[in-house]
Amino acid sequence: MTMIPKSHPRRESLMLRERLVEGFADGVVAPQGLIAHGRGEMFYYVLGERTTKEARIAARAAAAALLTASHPVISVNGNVAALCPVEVVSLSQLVPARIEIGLFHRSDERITRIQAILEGHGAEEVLGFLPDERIPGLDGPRAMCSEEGIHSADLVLVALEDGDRAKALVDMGKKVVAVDLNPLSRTARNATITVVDEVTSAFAEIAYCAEELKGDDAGIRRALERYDRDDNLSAIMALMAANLTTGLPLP
Ligand code: PTJ
Repeated sequence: MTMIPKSHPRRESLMLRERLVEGFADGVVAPQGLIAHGRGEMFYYVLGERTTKEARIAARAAAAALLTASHPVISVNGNVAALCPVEVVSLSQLVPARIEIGLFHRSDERITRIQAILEGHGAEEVLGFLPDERIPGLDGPRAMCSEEGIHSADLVLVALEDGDRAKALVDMGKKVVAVDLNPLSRTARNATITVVDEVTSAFAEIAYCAEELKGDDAGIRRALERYDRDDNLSAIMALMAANLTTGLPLP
């Protein structure tokens, strides 16, 4: 890993890059995952590299939806496994939710490596290696899923998606929670709840809210009532537009 000086003004962002590069070298992250991360970095930069009020509202609604789901599943890809395995496993234990690996650039080797990372951080059962079902309306390997995981889930949490899988899951009648820094993406606009934030921060915030909301039925109801996807995405786009117009303070 490249040594990033503690004093570097954008240290956190560079550390995330290092994790991804390391994940790529270890065969966890697809080469395309590095490009996808660059796109995310761009949106994050325009947001001021911080968790916005809108992201917190969405994360709270996401936590409420996870807690009220009867069979929630967290879908993990290469980038998510490299960036925030600790956060994924703690959220799955807290809700609780099952974990399933779902890859766009699918290979048994990458699935095995991702599974080892998640298990190394305490995940007890990771689905995805032996898919026995398909998501209708999707072509190719990304449609593969497991019957006891994504296929029968009533809610699926997806992060850094490739586009139309979120819509296909919604078309199956599932709730979809998406984490995506791009508020314009197909995923962001099709999901039931979209958290526009960097995935590591988003998972941590959802877990924090889930801890607070657990057992608090009124709080769960309020969190869901307070969230409106389209209003939330519009507010984030307005914030990005304002930042692009007036500029951001330099970090
Ligand atoms: O591991 P695999 O084989 O499943 O492949 C995963 C990638 C990421 C390559 C695949 O899903 C892909 O190509 O995704 P896309 O279509 O590039 O979409 C990724 C979305 O995630 C984009 O809208 C990015 O802006 C966003 N994004 C990238 N990095 C982050 C992010 N959102 C949140 N946090 C990030 N760190």
